[in-house]
Amino acid sequence: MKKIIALVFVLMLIPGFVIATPFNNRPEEGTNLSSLQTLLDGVYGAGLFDVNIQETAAIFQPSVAGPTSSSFLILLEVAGWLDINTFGIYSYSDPSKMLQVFSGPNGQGDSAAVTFQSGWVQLGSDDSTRILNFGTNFGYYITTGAPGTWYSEDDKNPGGWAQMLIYAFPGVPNEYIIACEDQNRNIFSDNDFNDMIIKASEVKPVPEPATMLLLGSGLIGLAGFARRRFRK
Ligand SMILES: [Ca+2]
Ligand SMILES: [Ca+2]
Ligand SMILES: [Ca+2]
Repeated sequence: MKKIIALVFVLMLIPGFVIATPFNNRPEEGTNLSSLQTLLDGVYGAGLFDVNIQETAAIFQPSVAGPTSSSFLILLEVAGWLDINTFGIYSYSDPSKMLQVFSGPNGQGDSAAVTFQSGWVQLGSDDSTRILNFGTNFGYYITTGAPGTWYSEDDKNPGGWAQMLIYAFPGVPNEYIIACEDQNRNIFSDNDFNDMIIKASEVKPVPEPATMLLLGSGLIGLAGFARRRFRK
């Protein structure tokens, strides 16, 4: 127990601890989201999504444990590079492991399933795409005509800029909208985040660091309780 409490305190004292966790500061500043709002209103009806209410989670996992699949749909692409931009997922434990889900020629209405099993991933039943030791925690990436590769973790992008905004689907568990900006925001961008809009299903965020801190304070509380009991 003492070791766990000590570990929690040490983690809380490390300035980089919060920064190093896979969570983004939201809502993101400097965006130009009126077009994204109009597009989502057009697909789902006015008022369902508020583009200013953005998820802080950057890393996700399948919503079901064990052998399972998550699915992805291209809702819209409003971009000059719509035939070039690709979308995929990367391993949180080893970001060099990337599974492309959509290629440039894929477009609006295309969907794909990602299979998770025993630590590996692949597209649907296509064994030739299998990536071993991928794990189940993943982030999202796009490769773009900028050129460049941008990630759902802001820290991995040039200048630490957000290149993806993520929205929980109101009233539908385990569904998220991923709105991507394909231009390099550290150099020049129109910041419209409508360049590739993906709907992800059967996914959920990895737990918030706040949960870990709460768990930590819970442990500390328990330790205090135990100490008081021993004194009696
Ligand atoms: Ca495309
Ligand atoms: Ca854009
Ligand atoms: Ca655009």
